[in-house]
Amino acid sequence: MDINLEKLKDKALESIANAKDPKDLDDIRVSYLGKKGEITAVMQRLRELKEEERKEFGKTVNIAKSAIEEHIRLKQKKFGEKIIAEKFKREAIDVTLPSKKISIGHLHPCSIVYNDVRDIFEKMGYTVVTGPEIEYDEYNFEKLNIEKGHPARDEQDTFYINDKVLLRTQTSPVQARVMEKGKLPICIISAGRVFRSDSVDATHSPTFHQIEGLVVDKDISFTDLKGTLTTFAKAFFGENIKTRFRPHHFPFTEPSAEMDVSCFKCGGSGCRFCKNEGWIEILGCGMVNPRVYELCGLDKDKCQGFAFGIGIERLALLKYEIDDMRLLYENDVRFLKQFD
Ligand code: 2NM
Repeated sequence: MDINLEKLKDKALESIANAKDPKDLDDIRVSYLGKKGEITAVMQRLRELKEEERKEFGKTVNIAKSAIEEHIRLKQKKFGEKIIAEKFKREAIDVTLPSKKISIGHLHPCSIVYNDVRDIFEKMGYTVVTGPEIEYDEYNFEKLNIEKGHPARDEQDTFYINDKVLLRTQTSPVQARVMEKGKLPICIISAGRVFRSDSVDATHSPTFHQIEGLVVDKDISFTDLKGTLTTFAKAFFGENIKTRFRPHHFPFTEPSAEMDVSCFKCGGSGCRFCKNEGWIEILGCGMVNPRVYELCGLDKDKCQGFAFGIGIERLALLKYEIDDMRLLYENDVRFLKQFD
């Protein structure tokens, strides 16, 4: 037979090797092994040969056919792998990319400040106590050494419900209730909403929030107060601030003081933020007045202690450099979302 099978096979293998894509490869397969393919044609012509020759040549054709089939199979496999590799590359996911932030809402700046202050005191061993916002005059004033006609009653313009009941002007009535139970030691903070008949401006609101602390035991001194409140101030504003205590007056403490922190903006040299003072007032404090122990049923000769009061809103204004308290109450999301 005038067929160069070797050449035909080589030609087939070469075109298989050069196939561009699966479609191309399939066309090649059809052109050799299909019904009208070149190898098929050779096989059909085997009939023309004599028995002896047919056996011999048939073997060679089968070998050539198998070789072509095998090369097609390998090439198909290669294409398959290439397609998968490309798909993986195309659909690759970088699991190290940061995820998209989904906003599920967030805490109000006052809540952030409250949580921070509470955490600091809880770590020092304080327990949080709460009490009613509607209080008796007796707890809000009388038991705290603020009797009728006391100027502090005018300073804290009070919302009265009747002559005995009012909206608490401070959270200290909660502490009067704890002292009244008579169990020492006391190491508490009372937190919550208070009310004063003030007009709204950049630094005042008829309702705001306080955290007040009270420690009562034997042998508690002014040094304990200074150490505790300085520890708090450093934890809240940063380790490098300083504190100072200025004499002040509160009816429920004696002696009383206001605590300033060195300006955390200018470091104390004086700037617009601290109005060139170098110091910023952050809380009131003092040693509990023995009169208060008596009024709350404790033995004034058997206990010593200190107390302090912090305004949450004031602290938030300072910490976040907000110049108007009204921003904290208006709930404008453009303002609030800065705290997300
Ligand atoms: C302040 C400042 C100083 C205070 C006193 C008491 C109590 F109940 F022990 F008498 N509670 N809180 C206190 C003392 C509050 O706020 C500016």
